[in-house]
Amino acid sequence: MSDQAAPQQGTPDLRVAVLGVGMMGAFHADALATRTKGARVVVVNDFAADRAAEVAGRVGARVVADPLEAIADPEVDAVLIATPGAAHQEQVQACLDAGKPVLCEKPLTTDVASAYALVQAEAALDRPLVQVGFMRRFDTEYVALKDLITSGGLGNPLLVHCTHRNASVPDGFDSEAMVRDSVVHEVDVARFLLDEEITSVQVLRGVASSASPQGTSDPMVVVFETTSGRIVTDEIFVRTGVAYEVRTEVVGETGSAMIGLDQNLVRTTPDGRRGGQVTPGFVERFGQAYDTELLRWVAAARRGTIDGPGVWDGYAAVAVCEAGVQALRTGEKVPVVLEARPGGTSGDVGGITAPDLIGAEDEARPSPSGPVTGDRPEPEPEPEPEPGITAPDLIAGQP
Ligand code: ISE
Repeated sequence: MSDQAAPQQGTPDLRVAVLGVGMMGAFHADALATRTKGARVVVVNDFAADRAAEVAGRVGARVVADPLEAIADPEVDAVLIATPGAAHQEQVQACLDAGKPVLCEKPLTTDVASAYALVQAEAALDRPLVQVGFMRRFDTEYVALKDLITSGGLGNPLLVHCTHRNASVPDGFDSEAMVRDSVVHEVDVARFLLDEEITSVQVLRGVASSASPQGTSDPMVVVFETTSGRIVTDEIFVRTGVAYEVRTEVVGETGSAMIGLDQNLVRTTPDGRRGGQVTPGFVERFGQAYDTELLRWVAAARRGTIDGPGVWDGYAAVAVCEAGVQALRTGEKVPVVLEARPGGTSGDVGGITAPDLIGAEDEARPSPSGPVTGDRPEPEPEPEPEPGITAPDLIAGQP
């Protein structure tokens, strides 16, 4: 493989090892084998031998039973990791040790210290190798929203409102999983769109749906603050029984914009209705994003590098979710404290787009380029709100 040269016609295909072929890994393996130009799956690994054999047979690859051997395999140029999060640190580190580009599904790791260890390990190399699978950054609607913000089309972006609803989730998907596995996407979306770090997290547990298992709060509203003081809200509701609804609205000083309205094909039907189809799940909603993510990663990996959210983005997301879990447990607003970002670390935030749109710097607010911690001046206490309509009023039979 040539180092920084763009892939040429005739350059050998990228030979990929796919580690973990559960739902996402198998999806990626199929995508690499059937619709990703310039790539071949040569090795498949999974702790379930029969599953590995089935996917390997389908994509024309070999099974290698040990994940570290799969990474070190001399026929492997790059690695796609879709194993459970607890395995990620060792596997990503092995890719760094071998100098092989890696696309790692979220989470980067399952704790902040190990995620930061990977940040430091990559920083010691001469080029970024770790890409994290935040696929929404490749979705055409998110890209359009980001372009609108950075072009100044909304003026200064003030608020971001996110909605994240799944029809259903696997058993055992509790409130903590809702934060670590689902809200993690809005963590990355907020950082991507606003181009600044999240500094605090608060989790509001409201009335739980009757579909919520004992002890789980579904839905919840998560509130983030960012370095410059912007507010991001995220409704997370994973047992709606309806469909996959992921919407994001950015409210700026001179307008607002929303994506995720499923405004594709609107049709009329003989029963006199008009409407479209809401995507049933994330693979359908983000199919284009996954494909673009893979295409760009493959093209970059053929040059020995990455093209997308990097190790710093993965680390920041782990840190915000960790604070989110603390917020869930304590009911408090929990600050996010990030370690120093080593120079040259891969990741998009730290750029200069959104903060440029802030007019004259507000004296009371820390500078966006200031230390990345949750230490913000405490706001003045708000007056008590007037009593309003409360949920029990809405329950049938109540006066
Ligand atoms: C799942 O793991 C994903 O990554 C999906 O994108 C997300 O919508 C879902 O809530 C998660 O469980």
